Amino acid sequence: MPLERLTLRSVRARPVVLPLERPIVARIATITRWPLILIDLETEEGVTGRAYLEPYLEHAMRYLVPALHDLGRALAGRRLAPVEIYEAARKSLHFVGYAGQSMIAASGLDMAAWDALARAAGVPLCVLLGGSVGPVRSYNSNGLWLREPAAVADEAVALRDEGGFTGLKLRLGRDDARIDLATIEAVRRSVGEEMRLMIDFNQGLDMAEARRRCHMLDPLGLEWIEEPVVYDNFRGCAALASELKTPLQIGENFYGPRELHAALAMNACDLVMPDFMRIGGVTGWMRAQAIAGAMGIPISTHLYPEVAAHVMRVTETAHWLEWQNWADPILAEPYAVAGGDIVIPDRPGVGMDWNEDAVAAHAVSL
Ligand code: SMN
Ligand code: MG
Repeated sequence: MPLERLTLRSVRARPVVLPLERPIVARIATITRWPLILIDLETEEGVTGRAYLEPYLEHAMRYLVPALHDLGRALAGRRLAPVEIYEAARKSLHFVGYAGQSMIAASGLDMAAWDALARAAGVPLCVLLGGSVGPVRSYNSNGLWLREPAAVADEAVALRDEGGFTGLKLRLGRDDARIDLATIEAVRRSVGEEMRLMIDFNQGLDMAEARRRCHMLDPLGLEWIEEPVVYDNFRGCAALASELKTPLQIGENFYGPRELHAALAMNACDLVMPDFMRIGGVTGWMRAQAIAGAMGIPISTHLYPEVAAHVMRVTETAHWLEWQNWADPILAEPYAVAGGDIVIPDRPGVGMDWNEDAVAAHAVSL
């Protein structure tokens, strides 16, 4: 199909809520039900682009679903050039705010637009972007929340064995730092010395506590320490990064590539891990990865493993893909992991279609 004639016709956004097999228990939140917004971008030519958003909070869908429908109406009739759609969506919401919900809605639309373009081209998204289908190293981030050390250690073995993973992420930030330490030690014993262990404080500490706890963990050979303090405290992050030998990781809360650039310009971290709904979808990722690449900073993905797999194939300093397959119940053919690598399906686009029976079973009204 001639790609230059592809035209956006409409956008449909449907809210669903899925049960979480392993509820999220983090320092700053407990989440037992996982909301998703399923986006279908229809074109005049009959090609449908698909993407989902994971907005964490069920009530956030009350603002995001109408925003996506509004964007669809505003952009109907436009040529489906994803970068131009992205810019138009961003500009249409600029006056209410560049970040937050505006960016999340534009990111969802962007991912669906790229999927539509790659489907129309008849190639996987990674191929359209100039790469090839192949493996992407992944770590299992599906669990290891704030539970008893022995339970976390047992779960680590189960998570490793879900796909031969060579990396696992633990959440830390219990009131008693000694139990955090005991948890890492228990996991080490259960999964062995070779396993790469990432840890995530989910922004839960103040600077004084972050210093105390990060220095305590520094000798352990961790792969990274993530978000010890509130994400936009770049100055504080820069101080921690310079004091620690363990790489400091931030980025899941960056809104847009310019925020990533600001953080790196301040040496706020050693590693970055943008999230697709905040960095600006595929378009935002490609801009962000170019900045990280130019500065020699390893870049990992946050959530959205399906889109993540494709863009990592064309990312200069690709580091780790975060495997969190919480959308699996509504996918017609969920992605697989083998030998610790995500397997990109040889299908056009991102390769996601909805299991409509499951969507109906999990649909919610707002
Ligand atoms: C995270 C992801 C999803 C929900 C809560 C917390 C976490 C991560 O920060 O990095 O995976
Ligand atoms: Mg995190």
